[in-house]
Amino acid sequence: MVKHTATSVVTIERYIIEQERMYPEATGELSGILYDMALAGKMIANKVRSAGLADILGAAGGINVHDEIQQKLDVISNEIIIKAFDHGGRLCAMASEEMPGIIHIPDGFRMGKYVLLFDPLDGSSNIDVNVPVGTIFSVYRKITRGARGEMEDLLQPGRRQVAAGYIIYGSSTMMVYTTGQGAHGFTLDPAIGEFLLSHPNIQIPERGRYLSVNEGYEGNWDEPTKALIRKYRGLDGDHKPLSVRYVGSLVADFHRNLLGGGVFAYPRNTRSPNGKLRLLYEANPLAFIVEQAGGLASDGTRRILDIDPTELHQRAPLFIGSRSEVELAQTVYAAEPASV
Ligand code: AHM
Ligand code: MG
Repeated sequence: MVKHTATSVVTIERYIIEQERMYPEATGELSGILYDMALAGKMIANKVRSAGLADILGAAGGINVHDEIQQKLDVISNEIIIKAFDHGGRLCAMASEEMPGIIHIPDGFRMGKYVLLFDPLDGSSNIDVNVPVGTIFSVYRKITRGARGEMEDLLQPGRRQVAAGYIIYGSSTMMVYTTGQGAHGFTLDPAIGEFLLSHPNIQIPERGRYLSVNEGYEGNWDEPTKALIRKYRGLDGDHKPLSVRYVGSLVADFHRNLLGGGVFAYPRNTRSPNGKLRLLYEANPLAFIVEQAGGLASDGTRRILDIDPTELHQRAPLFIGSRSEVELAQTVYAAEPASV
């Protein structure tokens, strides 16, 4: 791998090519998927940036200046990703958090050997109040024999991911991805429209600074969960108290903890016995990234990446971030199993 100094300007495209050269047998298809995702991210960033203007630019009744019916941004983002990928010849199927079933490649287009799963705009309920949102994606190699991708190709355990990443639309737009060779971050320079390498080989601090959890659900947590959160806050035992930071937008909470150290927790509660976050679209891709950065992701007892999925939209409790904080969750649930 070419070593980049702090002053060298490296575009995402150049970085992906350099990583690909480490594998003489690589066909370039996976690299193509990553470029296409970077392009889709730039297009979504452009829409998100003008989100607050939608009402001003659109006429009453939801028709905008181009005579198009205004659509919600998560629907638009979903369309952008499908259109960026369905004709490229690199995928044989997709699945989106916004759609109920498998998304087949339209007839007439070439099929590739990969499948893509994505959450087009996570945290989109936050858009109206100008809070960061993000796109999350996950790529697997097809395992069935036919040309078309099947459900079996989409329902693979997270440890089989060949690439995963997210794009955060925050004060700047950033893309973080892994292909199993470390986790790397790129910041969009809006003046030239390029993602530039800004965070090579991200390492999450071993211990946390931040705790991200929705404490509004405390009344619905079981006893081990209440005990765990008390430990994180330094109210019980000798854990240094973590600072509570909860945006309520997973990509934003995860990204802060990845860079600064911390744990994001979405435990089971009596109203949502499996938590809220989706295994395939949210937990698995972020788990791949956090492990590449030296952290951990668990549902409290199992490694997230080892869970065998049974349905596209299944949920999983999630504890993700700095190694020692996630290990603490596993220790607490090992001593007293979850009872929700
Ligand atoms: P969404 O996929 O419908 O946007 O929901 C996922 C979001 C995450 O970004 C965030 O971590 C979580 O929901 C917050 O949930 P809650 O409001 O229950 O704390
Ligand atoms: Mg989501």
